[in-house]
Amino acid sequence: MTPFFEGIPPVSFEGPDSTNPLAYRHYNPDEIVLGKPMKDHLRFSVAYWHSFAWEGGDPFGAHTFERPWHPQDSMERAKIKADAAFDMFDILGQPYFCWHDADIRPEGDSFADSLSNLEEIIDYFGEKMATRDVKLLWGTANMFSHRRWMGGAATNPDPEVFAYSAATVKACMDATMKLGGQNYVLWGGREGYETLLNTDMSRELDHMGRFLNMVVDYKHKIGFEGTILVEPKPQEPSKHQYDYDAATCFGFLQKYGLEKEVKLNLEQGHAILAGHSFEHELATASALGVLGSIDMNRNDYQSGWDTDQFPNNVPEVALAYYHILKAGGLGKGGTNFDAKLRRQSLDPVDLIASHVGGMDVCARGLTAAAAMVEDGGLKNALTERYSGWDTKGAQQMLDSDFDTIFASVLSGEIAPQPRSGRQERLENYVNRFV
Ligand code: XLS
Ligand code: NI
Ligand code: NI
Repeated sequence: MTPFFEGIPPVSFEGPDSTNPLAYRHYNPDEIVLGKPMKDHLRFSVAYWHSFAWEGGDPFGAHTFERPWHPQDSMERAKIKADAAFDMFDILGQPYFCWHDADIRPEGDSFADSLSNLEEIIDYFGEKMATRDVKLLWGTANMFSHRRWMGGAATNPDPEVFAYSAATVKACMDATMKLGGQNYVLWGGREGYETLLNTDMSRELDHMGRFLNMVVDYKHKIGFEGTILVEPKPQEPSKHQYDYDAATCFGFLQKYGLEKEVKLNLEQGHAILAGHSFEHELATASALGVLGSIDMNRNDYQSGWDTDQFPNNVPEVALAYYHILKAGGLGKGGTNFDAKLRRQSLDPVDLIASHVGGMDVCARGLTAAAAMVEDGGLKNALTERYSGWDTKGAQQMLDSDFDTIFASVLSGEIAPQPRSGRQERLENYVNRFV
């Protein structure tokens, strides 16, 4: 153990009555929920960028954190950061982690230098992973922080930036595959625009579609078995981002022939920014067959920003997992804490406590969702509400045409009777479980 987390013992499950602030009160990894261990439903992951790379800056002030691996400009300090990160994984015992290339290695003077830094740190991770259970949920490329990406990556007006993007993603896919990653994520923070006055949207969308096809071709070429995931977000940092929300992404995937190859990584806070609820995004992706993985966090509802706080609202999280369970679970995806400390939370123990709390909130949400699935109340209400469609006549109508339907309505044989949607009764029902 490095000095950073010294004195913090591994976190274990002590049950709901425990008052130990660093114990799991609800996350009991091996507890069987709907036939499988809780840990295999939730598949928790720590995000390297928020926990280790972010220095606590905001638009009005620079770093507040002073970590032993700052400034993050040398391989030596990248390794000190990795040592602390893996210590935290040992303490939490979560099964996965995620990274961007820029989180884990210093930027070099050239593409080749950056690549060699990446390869060196990936080998370092590989050695650490060989002696532990922790695995890679996904890798991704940071194509939004460095100034070269200011006008976009694959959608940049400069073809040389498109080329740099392709080389960067190839390197990150290779690194992800080397570490046995379960997925590869693309989040296009600069794939959008600041103003339409300087933007050729149709050309940019075609370039983005071509780029994603190259990603999929490369996945098959190297035999990467993970899932390619796109992460929707409507804006921030760009004024408008093309991957606005789940429905927009699906339309994009269909247009470029990728709806069978690419799924979505949905984030709670991004759903809110898009003017949706998280369960709306989950239900949409599930209905369209593209639910892949989730980034779990919460936004401050007053701020209008992606505040990336740790989840703390069990009723909301329960509905999210209800939709996930209904969709058959996360598969190769997981629950990645795309969540960061508040910038005043300076202590190493804050990093542990935030994850412990987030994991417990998700465990409570999952358990409540599983109880609703087992009880079947919501499912029965749906079955009853749509039962008219189970009749032969209703099914025949779907195969008929306007003239036939018109005739039966005109004859008086059809006389719809409005029925209650029972929303309050269903809300009361959900409150029994959360
Ligand atoms: C930013 C995104 C980002 C992605 C990975 O808002 O959530 O963190 O998850 O690039
Ligand atoms: Ni995210
Ligand atoms: Ni985000």
